[in-house]
Amino acid sequence: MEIGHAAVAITRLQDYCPPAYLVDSVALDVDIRDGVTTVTSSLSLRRNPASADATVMTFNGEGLLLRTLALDDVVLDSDRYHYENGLLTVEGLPEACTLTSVVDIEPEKNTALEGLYQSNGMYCTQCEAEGFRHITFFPDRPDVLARFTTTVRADKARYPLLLSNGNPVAWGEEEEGGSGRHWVTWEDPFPKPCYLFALVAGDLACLEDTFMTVSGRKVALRLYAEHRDLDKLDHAMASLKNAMRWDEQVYGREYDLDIYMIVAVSHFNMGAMENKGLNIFNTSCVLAHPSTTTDAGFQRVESVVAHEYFHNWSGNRVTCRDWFQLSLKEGFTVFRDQQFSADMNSAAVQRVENVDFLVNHQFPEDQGPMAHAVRPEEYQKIDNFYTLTIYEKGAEIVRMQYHLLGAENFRKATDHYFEANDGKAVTCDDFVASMEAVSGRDLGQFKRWYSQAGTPVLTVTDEYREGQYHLTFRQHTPATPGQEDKQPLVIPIRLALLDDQGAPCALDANGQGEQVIIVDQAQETVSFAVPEGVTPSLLRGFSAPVVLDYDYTQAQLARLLAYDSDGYCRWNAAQRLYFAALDRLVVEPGEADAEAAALVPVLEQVIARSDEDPAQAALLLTLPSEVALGDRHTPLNPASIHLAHRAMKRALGKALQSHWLSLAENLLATELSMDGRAMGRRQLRNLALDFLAAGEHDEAAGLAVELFELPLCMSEELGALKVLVHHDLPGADQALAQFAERWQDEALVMDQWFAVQATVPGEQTVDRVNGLLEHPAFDWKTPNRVRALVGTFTNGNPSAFHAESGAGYRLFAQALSRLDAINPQVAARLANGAARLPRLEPQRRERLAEVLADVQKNSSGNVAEVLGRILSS
Ligand code: B3K
Ligand code: ZN
Repeated sequence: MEIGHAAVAITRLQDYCPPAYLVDSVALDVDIRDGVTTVTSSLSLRRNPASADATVMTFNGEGLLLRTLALDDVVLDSDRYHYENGLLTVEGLPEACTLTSVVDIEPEKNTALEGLYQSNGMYCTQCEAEGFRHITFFPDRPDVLARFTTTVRADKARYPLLLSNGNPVAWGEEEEGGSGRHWVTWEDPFPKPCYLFALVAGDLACLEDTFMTVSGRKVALRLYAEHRDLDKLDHAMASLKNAMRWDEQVYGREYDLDIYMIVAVSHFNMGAMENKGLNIFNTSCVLAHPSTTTDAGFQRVESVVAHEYFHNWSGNRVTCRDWFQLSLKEGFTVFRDQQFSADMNSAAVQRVENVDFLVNHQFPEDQGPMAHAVRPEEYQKIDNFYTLTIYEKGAEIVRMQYHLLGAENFRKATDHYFEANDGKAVTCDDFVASMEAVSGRDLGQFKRWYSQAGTPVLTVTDEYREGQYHLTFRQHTPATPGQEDKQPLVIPIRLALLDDQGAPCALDANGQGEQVIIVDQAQETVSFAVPEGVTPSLLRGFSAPVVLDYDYTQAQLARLLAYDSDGYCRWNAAQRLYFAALDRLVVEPGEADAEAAALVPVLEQVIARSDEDPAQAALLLTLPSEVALGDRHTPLNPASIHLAHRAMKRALGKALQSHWLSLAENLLATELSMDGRAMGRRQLRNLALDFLAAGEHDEAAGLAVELFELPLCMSEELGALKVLVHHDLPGADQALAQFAERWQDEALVMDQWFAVQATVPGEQTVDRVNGLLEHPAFDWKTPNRVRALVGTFTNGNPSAFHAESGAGYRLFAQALSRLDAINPQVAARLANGAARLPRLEPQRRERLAEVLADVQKNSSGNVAEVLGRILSS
């Protein structure tokens, strides 16, 4: 198939073949000079006994200028090999040999940020998934594990720091007459796939500490950033040490090298990368200081630092056989980082935040044109498959196994998994096999969760008959692109039945108030001997990633919200109450005050209890987003969704005015604390201020300005700025100017400045964003900046993006084309913002389809794949 001018190659799981040759070791010499970097690589090759292929071997290589190729030190004639379309094929290889290549690359011109590139004057790498082929020739696939020795050479004054994976084993100055150049050789004793290779050359500041492992080995911890950011590394260091200790205690996993390094980089396509011993991080996921970083930012740093650290075992020591198995490392590692964050913070709040993210972002993905299985069958560009389905749904699948086995057996199973597969490249089946081996359970049907795309809908009905309460569960997974027929899944349902006082009824003879029902048929009924009139508390803890369809009454939801001991069920009850009211307003506008009035008594209860856990109260009091509301209405008219949402917020702002005011005033802190409770209070306070402004209260502007003028930390400052700007309060423009003036030299803070403006609701924001694209601080080559402006506009501002005039779509399309020429990976991710196209009302749908078809004509393979799926749905 031909899309645009890019021939699209499809990679299929069923075509997997082991490599013809293995690489036992690789010696790299990376000679960095202005404009050109020369990479010499010597691969020790050995025929793979597991492969039937003959003596021909292919090596990946993209955009490499090949200078020489030698086999066992003899330069090869050009008829022994050919290099085209990203593949170097060498014929007539002996059983064992050394292949040496010398290539030139141009990292300075690399704006795709894949392979070796430059960021603010330093050199760094990103190799997952297929970046290593932009550095040198190699079988760039995760099942080829080699021992790496890497020598990095560069000018000493400008690049005093030369890093790679493992431990430094030799270093020195280059002779050639005081050239000012130096070199360092690093050796990584652990065989690894090339996607875990990393290299850094730069002039960086270092925060150093040590960690004593459980067996008494001392590990040097080194966090590197630009000199100006040295004071922003303490939180990452504390998080790293907590993660190292936690993984020893909870999973029995000890760190295995003498050094663990993290380098902060301003130009990065994603959050961070788990390269062996040398993580490379987007500055946004490692730098944190109360004056420049929000509380959410602090939590993100903690979880991403932990996530990358946990990969050392779940990903690096045990890696993936092929990229179809990506969730083997990502789903498992997300589950591990979620457990860690739950242990470090409020577990109930963490769970709700994880579920909120899943249902509001992964569910739509799984229900739209991009739906794919956690272990997909095929892909065009693997970079497009670093999705919420692989990560977040993958984590839920691991979580279900955790609960099916219980904590103790799960730990035995992960021990089994790590021990049986250490140093190997394995599959999701191997993971489940360890679960089965330890528990004796047959997880055959359970594994459908890996292969079946789409969100299952679990419909629950109940009746009271013959003195018993009967619950009937029906499951159905709607068809997804390329997967029409769905089979029943194994769905664990944790439940309780609350009596009219909200207390859990005894469900069995032992008086247990909670049970787990495992549904694995299309339809099943279970019965309980409980009194009439119970309220079912279903899917407690969000025990399975399904859409729960049960016809709750308003009174039942109020009861769950008030009394349920399960944090998820309380939150879900609140969401259902909001959605029911908002849905009615979408259809019948004008009733907002009545809808709000009906909610007041239940919300007053939440507010009255808010001091117990302010963060949880904030979650309960947060309305579902406009995007989430829109996802419930097909055909989607974002303008009417916006009106309903705004009316509801305004009505709640007014109806609970005195509460918002007292929360906004009483939660004001006098000194800065970064503990969970203080963060929760700030979150609740910002929310109260936002409602106060939505209800047009006279004091809103004054309170916001006051907070903005004298904030204790960035969460306060940004919270106040957002309220001023989003509600267009007096002082908004001045605050924006002041903020930019104050933070012009802090890139991550300026990202927030762009994002606040890009998310002002309403069509007029299109012009504003067009203006900001011309702002001197806007830069197409910095992914964080592009995401802050264009990404938040597209994904977080539906009333502007879907402006009736089509101006938002034109902005989006122009941005996509422009970005695609610079950085196809980031452009493709942005393109996902159009995934709701098939659900749009006809006029908008046509407009959007038209501009996207234009973009697609000249797009890269990455963008073409995403737009192809969206446009053909
Ligand atoms: N493993 C990396 C993701 C790499 C994405 C490449 N396009 C970060 C992580 O999940 O830990
Ligand atoms: Zn990961």
